[in-house]
Amino acid sequence: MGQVYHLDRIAVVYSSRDSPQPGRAAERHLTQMLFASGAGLTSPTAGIPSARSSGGEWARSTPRRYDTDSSQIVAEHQQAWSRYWAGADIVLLGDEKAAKALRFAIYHLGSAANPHDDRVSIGARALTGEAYKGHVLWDTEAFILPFFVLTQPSAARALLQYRYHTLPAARAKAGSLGYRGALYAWESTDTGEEATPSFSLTLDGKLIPILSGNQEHHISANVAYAVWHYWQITGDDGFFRESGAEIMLDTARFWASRGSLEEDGYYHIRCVIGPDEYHESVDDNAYTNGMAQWNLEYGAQTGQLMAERWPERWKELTRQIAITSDELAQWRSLAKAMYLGMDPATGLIEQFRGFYELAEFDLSRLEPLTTPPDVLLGRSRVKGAKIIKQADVLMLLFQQWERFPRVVHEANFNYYHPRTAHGSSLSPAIHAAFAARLGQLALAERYLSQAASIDLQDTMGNAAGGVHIGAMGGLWQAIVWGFGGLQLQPDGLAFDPQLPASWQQLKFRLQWRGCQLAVILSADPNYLTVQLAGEDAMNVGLTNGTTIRLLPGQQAKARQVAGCWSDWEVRLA
Ligand code: IFM
Repeated sequence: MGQVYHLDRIAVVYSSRDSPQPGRAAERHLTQMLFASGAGLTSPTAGIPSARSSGGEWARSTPRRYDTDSSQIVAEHQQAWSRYWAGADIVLLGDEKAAKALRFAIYHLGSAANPHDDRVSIGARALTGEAYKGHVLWDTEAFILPFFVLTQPSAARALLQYRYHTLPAARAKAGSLGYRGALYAWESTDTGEEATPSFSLTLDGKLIPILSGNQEHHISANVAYAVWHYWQITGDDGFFRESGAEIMLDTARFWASRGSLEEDGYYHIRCVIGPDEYHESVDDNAYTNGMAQWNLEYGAQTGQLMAERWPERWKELTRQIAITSDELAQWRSLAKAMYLGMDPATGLIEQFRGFYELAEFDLSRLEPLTTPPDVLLGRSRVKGAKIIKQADVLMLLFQQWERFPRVVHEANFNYYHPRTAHGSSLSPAIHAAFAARLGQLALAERYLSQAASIDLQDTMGNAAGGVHIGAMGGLWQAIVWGFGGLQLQPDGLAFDPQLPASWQQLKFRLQWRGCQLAVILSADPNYLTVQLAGEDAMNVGLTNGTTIRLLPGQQAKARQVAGCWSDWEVRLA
């Protein structure tokens, strides 16, 4: 009684990348740490192999002395978190529930990525649970990566390098199915080989085949899209030249072999699964075709750009993967011929061939939807109905916003959102972002609240499998791209803010090519204040307003009255 006992628990982690016998190497490392600190041991364990570095920063060969005073380690830990929060935090005043969910998401996102290890990526539940067994899906590139690109580019780079290291497996997968180029695994692990299970057990005990590993091919375009946007936003030429370009080219090459130019003059991609996984083996899925079209165009652009800017590397690449200028021209013409299923009169895009012929189903009949409709109604009924699992056409339009006019955004949102069941956690945040961009703010708030509840209220009933890290990335996108109205410009960033009147303030920070931009928005009155730190100037613009060249250390403010933005008022921060 009366004495204070201090217990430290030390964990040492080795993987098979660090040593052929990771268990023994960890034991040896731990023993050396304790021995070095004189913590009561007489000799290091004999015969235990030493750690073999695999080249990553994560591999450790020199045990750090274990200090019985851990305050230094705790202080370093706190500093690292403070630095992280300073760049990534979002302040949202006026919606406490969303604010809490956002910070919960930012905490988990920061914990999930490792900027020091480019051989790993983020599994669908990060490291917080066993659902999806740690497998990496499109969640990383399409939902999570934008957060890292704009707040912690070193983590984004490491995540993309993981895809570069797994390119050989993607080439092998394409080859094994009779295609050219690179087809990334739908579920990927350390080697990048396909890890999607072939069967799964339903809640009522039936064994059902999982076709995603064979048919969900949009993943290749998701990786390419992420590479291009990382490069545009960070200006990291080294990454693009040495790794990214190869991904762009080999994924474009895959799409050129995946479809066929048919008698009607269109390029068709048949037998796929789009993001709406309730409908399998479909032809001309809008999301897949639209993303493939983008990939073909930007693959061709990559070739041209490499030849102009980095002719030496281009020469090396053309030798290595035998690309010719004829192949680039072929990609451009296939992109032009891509079938998109858009009605020119209304702008409505058919989700896949035959979607309009499916049965209508009023999803409001199932409200409140606490069990996915494929479980409630049965898989075959859902397959025969216009019931969509998650944003599909809308995901395409969200990611390629600037390529489509407003009438297309509106027509498709109004048609598809009532038919979407949000059977995937990835869906509500994208709907929130979409609705916010269209100014449909009541709906945007409803979807934001749905996205914010997934983990904190376990509304999908599967939180025990781990947090839905993709949905968390989506939540961040809903705020920054949706309500904040972020748009990428060739020489900076622009905003089209759409804030609910009840939000007093929304504040976030973004990184763009080494510049740090603080963005502060308020709803009523509508103000946008931007403040720049770093070495370089950048452009900041407003849709329906003007663009300013902001210098480091400057702050600029604009006010919106009756839908029109005032000129910027500039002062030193
Ligand atoms: O990647 C998603 C997929 O789009 C829908 N089912 C869940 C997966 C993992 O989050």
